[in-house]
Amino acid sequence: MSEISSVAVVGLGYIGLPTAAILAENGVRVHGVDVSQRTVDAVNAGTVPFVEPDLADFVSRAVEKGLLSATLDTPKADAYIVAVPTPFKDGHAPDLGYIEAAARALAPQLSGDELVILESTSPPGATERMAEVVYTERPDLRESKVDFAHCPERVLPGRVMVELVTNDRIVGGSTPRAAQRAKALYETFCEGQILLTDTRTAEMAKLVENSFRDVNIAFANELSLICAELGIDVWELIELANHHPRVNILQPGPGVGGHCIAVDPWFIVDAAPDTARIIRAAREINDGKPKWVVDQAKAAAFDVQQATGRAPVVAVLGLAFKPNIDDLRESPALNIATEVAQQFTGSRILVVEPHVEELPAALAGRENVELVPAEDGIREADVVLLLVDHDAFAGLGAATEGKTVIDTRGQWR
Ligand code: SAJ
Repeated sequence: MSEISSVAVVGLGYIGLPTAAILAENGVRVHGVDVSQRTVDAVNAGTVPFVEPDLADFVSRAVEKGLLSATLDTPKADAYIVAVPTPFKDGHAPDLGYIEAAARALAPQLSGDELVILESTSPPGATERMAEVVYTERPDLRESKVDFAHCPERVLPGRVMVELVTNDRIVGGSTPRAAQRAKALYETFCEGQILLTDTRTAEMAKLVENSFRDVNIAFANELSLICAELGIDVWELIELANHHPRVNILQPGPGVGGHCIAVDPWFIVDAAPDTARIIRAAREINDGKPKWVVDQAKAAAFDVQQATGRAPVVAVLGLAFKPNIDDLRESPALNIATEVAQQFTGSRILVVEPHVEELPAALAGRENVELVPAEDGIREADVVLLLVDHDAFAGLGAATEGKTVIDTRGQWR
């Protein structure tokens, strides 16, 4: 049983708001804090500022029961959960500015026995840094019983309200007591195992999980380049090799997107630049893949132009960063589509993305670009560039007969 009855969740984004809602669902009094007035207003009205299955129901229930409210200012609470962004500074170094600002805002509210948890994905040492910011603001608390912990989230967008409950969690404490207190808080809603460690190990664990996936995707992407050079079908090759009982190669694609896997490994590279060689190489391989795909498209377009004497019509299928979602953040598909639109000025570019209603800003307003249904795009195109293996595209391979197809996902093989 947690001794904590009120929690302030700082940062009501993709992780903070679901965490606030699930705590409130389990009887904890939660104050949400955000720098955006729009977010604060939405939450106080019992609504959500972004789409995540079931989240709206949780938030409206919690607000109705009087267990969840939001403000711009950080209030007093028994515990704080900081879930703010950690973007890059120049050269892929993590920017801890939002974490430091959150620490400075909560420091004046502390009495001396609170629990302060960092949930943001962070480089090793960030929780210690957050504590240092608090103590710099409040030197009187240096000998107090304020506890600090790091508890990274590992939920998959689209399944957040389920995985918050079912996933195992890693809790790193600044002391064993801090870890125990944080564990008791997460036990109010988490049914998975809660594994205790120190803050640096917990920070590193999250980065390592996403780097593991990045490195393995890079292996598949490197194979796709090697196979193109050697005239081998990489999809068949991987399928065959994966019959080995201890081999499980992931799938190549047009690059790695999203706001986690393409970002987190850089935090390790930044922390150990001379040693993190495979992790850096993986990032470079995955980041290099979109340019390779654009070059393939250019070569295909050149061939069509030579054969027909006119600029080819190009259909680009998919903009999202992975299948069956509408999330375009850090999407290699969107970057490729934008490059193609910029470089193929004489061509009509027919963009297909069934999960969006209008062209995103990067493509909107370009004269040569239109958003069209998949069937129309394929019918009119000379070159079909498949970038995302949305289920909606699965049966369309046959319609591409006689066209030049660049299938970066192997969906139509
Ligand atoms: N991808 C490939 N080939 C593959 C698998 C994925 O090219 O075989 C690409 C996808 O198309 C996409 C990117 O990788 O562009 C990332 O997609 P993903 O499904 O692997 O992961 P995310 O970014 O949606 O979520 C990850 C998850 N981490 C791990 O699986 C280790 C999730 O559990 C984390 O909570 C999330 O990052 C996060 O927030 O850190």
